[in-house]
Amino acid sequence: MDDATPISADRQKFYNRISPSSMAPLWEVLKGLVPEQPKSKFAPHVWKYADAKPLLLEAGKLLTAEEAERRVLLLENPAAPGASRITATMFAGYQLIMPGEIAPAHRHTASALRMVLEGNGGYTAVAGEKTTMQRGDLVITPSMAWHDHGQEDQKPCIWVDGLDIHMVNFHEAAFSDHFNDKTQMLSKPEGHSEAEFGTGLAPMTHRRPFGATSPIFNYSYAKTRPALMQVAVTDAPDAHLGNALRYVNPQDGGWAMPTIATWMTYLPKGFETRPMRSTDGQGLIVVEGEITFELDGKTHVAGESDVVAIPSWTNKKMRASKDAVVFTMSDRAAQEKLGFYREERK
Ligand code: 1HN
Repeated sequence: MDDATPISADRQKFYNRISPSSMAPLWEVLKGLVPEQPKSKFAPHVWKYADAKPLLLEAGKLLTAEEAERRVLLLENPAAPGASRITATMFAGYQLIMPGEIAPAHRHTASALRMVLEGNGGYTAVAGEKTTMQRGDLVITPSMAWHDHGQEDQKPCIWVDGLDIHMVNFHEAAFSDHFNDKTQMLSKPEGHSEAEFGTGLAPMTHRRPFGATSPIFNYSYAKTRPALMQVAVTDAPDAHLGNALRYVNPQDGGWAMPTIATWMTYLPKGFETRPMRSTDGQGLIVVEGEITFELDGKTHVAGESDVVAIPSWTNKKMRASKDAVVFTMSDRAAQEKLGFYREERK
């Protein structure tokens, strides 16, 4: 029914009568339930690292990583403060580990990724194996895998967390527990999973140690960056995406994580993408350079280590004001599996 149509007295009386039976008329809410096209409750937004870093370091003096369990300044979409998310489904935050600190081992249903900003030799341990983190590395913690973080070096270690926690909680499917020690036992030397799965080879006996998630848990920037640059030598950038490569699960060729799609884009200086929109909610992290975004007609500038939220069905365009590399995380992986991902390229 039209929102503007007043509800007649006899209808309202009927609604009041069915309400105690825990029923309601669909025709009064149908339009809101079935919109003609996505209309996000979230706003495009840029979080500047120059603002975040001093606040994060201040938080570093306020409490220890152990006290906090995870010392994260979570990013709130300004259109939905208190929702602990940057888009409808994506959690993102800046996390800090100070020298000598440990963020204790725990595990949960939600999958997490880290895009490393200032690695400085910090590490994450996942399921018995450590990985040292460098700027631009994509580190993954699969659903229900034990994970702890630490920094044995003398400088702060900072990264952006991305989690599918709101997708898990929407389904009311979340579990978590704490390890009975600060750190988990290490059962494999660093580099084991990279050797086993990250070189184009795989064990003869098929195993899926992390189920639907990639068994590679550090996609290092030392490999990603040269790959992007090498491909760009020969291939012209895609008109809408630029030179983009996606992180792949070597066991099935799909996205590295079952719920969150991840890719890295190189945009040569001056390159401007054609406008497009898509139903996935995206979080972007600028790894190198600077990008001017046009999001639903408004200009936003993002530089190194800034985070950009692009909600569903936002008209988007990117232009590299300097040679730029940008990481994207989005709920596209989940939407594709559920069969409703859609995009429009103009
Ligand atoms: C979490 O476990 C981490 O393990 C980071 O580093 C951020 C945000 C919400 C819930 C759990 C981590 C998180 C989180």
